[in-house]
Amino acid sequence: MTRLSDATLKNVIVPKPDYDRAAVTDGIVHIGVGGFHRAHQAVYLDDLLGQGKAREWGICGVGLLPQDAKMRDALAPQDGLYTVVARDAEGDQARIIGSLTRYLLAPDDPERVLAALAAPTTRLVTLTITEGGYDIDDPDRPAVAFQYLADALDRRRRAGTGPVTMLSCDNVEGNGRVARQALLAFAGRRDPALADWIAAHVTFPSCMVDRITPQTTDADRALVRDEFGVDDAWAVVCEPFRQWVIEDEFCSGRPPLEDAGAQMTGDVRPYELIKLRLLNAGHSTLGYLGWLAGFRYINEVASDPQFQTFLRRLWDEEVTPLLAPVPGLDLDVYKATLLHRFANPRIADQVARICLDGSAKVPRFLLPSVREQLQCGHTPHLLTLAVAGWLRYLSGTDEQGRPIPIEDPMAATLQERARAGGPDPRPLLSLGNLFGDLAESPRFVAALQSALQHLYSEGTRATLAAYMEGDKSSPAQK
Ligand code: CS2
Repeated sequence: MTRLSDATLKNVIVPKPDYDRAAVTDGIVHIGVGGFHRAHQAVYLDDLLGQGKAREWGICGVGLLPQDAKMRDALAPQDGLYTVVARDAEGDQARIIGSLTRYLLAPDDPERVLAALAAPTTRLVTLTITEGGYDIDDPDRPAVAFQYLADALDRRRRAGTGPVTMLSCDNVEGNGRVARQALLAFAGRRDPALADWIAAHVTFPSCMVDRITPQTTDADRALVRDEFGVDDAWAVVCEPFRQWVIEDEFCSGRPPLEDAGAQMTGDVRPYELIKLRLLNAGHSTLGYLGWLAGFRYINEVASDPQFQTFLRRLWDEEVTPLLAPVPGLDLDVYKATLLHRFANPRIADQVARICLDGSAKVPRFLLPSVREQLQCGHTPHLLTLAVAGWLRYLSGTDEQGRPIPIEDPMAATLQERARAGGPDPRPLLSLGNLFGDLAESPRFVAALQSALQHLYSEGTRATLAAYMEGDKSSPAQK
């Protein structure tokens, strides 16, 4: 079997690009080419190319970090081609994606990356730089992406090349607005005139993105080789479901994404809130508490009756009442579908993947609902227990005394504080701006303290049981 590439594509038997890849030009530069981008945006573009459209909207992928060299080394010999396998109980669907026309690693050659971003042919810049990537003052997460963006936009401004649309595809509420604020602040420090130009010319649509994409494992590579006969160094395995809802504010043209199933809208906010606060928050809930209970795969946690009931109640009682209705979207169906997606045994989504980078995810996925419930006069005990699960997890030792590997740019500080506090959440509550105003809410602090104490003294299973006894959600209220 020979390695996947343009030259060997003819031997591949799964669906593959039948368009002329050589004729595709890069209209998009994407920063942050991980599994998610390759299972989501790149697939939409590949669909369009397959329909004979969007030839000027190929994707130039960019990796900013030295560790992205692995992606470069996987994709370069494959001419940017890779396999996506959508898996569920119905079976496996593999296809080869051809929309990624080249891949640039910034540390190899920063100038090439700047040139790509500043090229007149580039009209759309898309980002998956993680939830924590938009804080330009966080010493734990250097804002490299914004450096490149500001430099490139300055070149465009000076050369009269014209603006690009900046489309954030991260799981952040108001991701377009947040990207805009970050970039304007960053550029403004360098040159106020640049910030003014960006504010006047560049648009930042928000969008909601969705497709569950676990980390690729060696077993996945073997599957692609054995089941589909493709030798691919970095295939992507994901669920069949995908969704993309995008605000239609593109200042420099756009591919006809609606022809590939994306939904263009005037206001993405209700969609993104539903997704972040049900799906992503649900993931975090199953993730931290699930890890503590000994699970390593999300489908196993989601299939456990106790966890299922807990999550369903957390969603129904504490999240759903906060969500604005979306015409044509039935939240009961949405939640049932989510549970089904979480329980998909064929993608083996890792609990470890869900748990990583909690310092960026928990404040965005769980805490907003907590805050709004408190503002309505309710104490959301189930959400608070999910947050307590994260704090218990951060101690770095599970209920059996085994070490928990914590992946987070703030891992050292988080673990130190979690250990210092033990069942007392206050050392973590007072850490930076992690909890914001919630750190000052007596009701929240008391509820969190009681949840965390419960987890430490009784363990996860017994705590879940106590929280679900009777009608009341808090053991303190029994
Ligand atoms: C997950 C997301 O990282 C997480 O915590 O919730 O990666 C999730 O799988 C995607 O947003 C699904 O679209």
